[in-house]
Amino acid sequence: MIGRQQGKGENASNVKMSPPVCLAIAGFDPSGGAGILADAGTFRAFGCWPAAAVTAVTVQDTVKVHGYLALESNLVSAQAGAVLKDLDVRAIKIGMIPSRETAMAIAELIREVRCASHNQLVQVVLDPVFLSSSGHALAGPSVERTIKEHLLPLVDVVTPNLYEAAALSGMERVHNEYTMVEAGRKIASFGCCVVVKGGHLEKEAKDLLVSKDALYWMGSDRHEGPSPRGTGCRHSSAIAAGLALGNGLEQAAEEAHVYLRNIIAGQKGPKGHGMPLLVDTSTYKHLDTKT
Ligand code: PXL
Repeated sequence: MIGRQQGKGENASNVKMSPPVCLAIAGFDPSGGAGILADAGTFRAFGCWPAAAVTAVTVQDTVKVHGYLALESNLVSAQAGAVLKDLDVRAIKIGMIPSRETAMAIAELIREVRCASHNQLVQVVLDPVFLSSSGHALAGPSVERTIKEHLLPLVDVVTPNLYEAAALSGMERVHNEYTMVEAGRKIASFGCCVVVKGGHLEKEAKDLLVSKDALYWMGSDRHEGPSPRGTGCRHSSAIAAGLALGNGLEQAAEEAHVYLRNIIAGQKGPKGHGMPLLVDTSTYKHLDTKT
């Protein structure tokens, strides 16, 4: 059974004082720009404890993805299951799903988590990763179908960008506020809340939260310049961390939006030969932010 048993000598107060555990089920990017390293950094920035189950090992740098190896789905389940049995996981963030088998294994894992009495409050956030930021396919069409049919009805929140929103809603194009609302509603009809990320809109970087009966817009000016790596990973992880801390979805989504805006506008990370890397200044307090 998945679901942590109460340990000896443990009481409610010391559990409350420790950082809430967030589990990323996602791919590994050796450059640290995206994937579980970006997820872990974000969880930590929000005061959460990062745990991770690797779905795929990618070979990539800041320029491009050279390839990837999908781990066997039972190895993914075993990693996540070990953490879920042992630690009091409050939120799960799902990122790169390289195969249909892994998508099915994750669906089974979430069903088990939902059934286990100790884990009723685990929040699940899905970042539907279809393409890398450099344009490399990280999941095939069968994964897209499986996500729609088997994962959207199970997760609490899904966080598509405009391209992913078009793929999940079956719409030809999502490119403005009207089509964001239409796509968001269509995706929400699968049974989850949706944060449609408008980072690729022409003028503004507006995000839209679509829940059962409400629309909630989060707006900010678009930041000009080359798009940084790992924004999607960090955004969904920030929402997961907010939920793990016990915040409501509107607050978690709003704080994630502001977090992303700040790190995109702020100091950049180490320079490679390709896309900029994001730096989380709250975890690099010793750096002079003016240089
Ligand atoms: O940003 C999407 C993404 C997710 N997960 C991994 C990635 C990428 C983009 O490159 O490498 C592992």
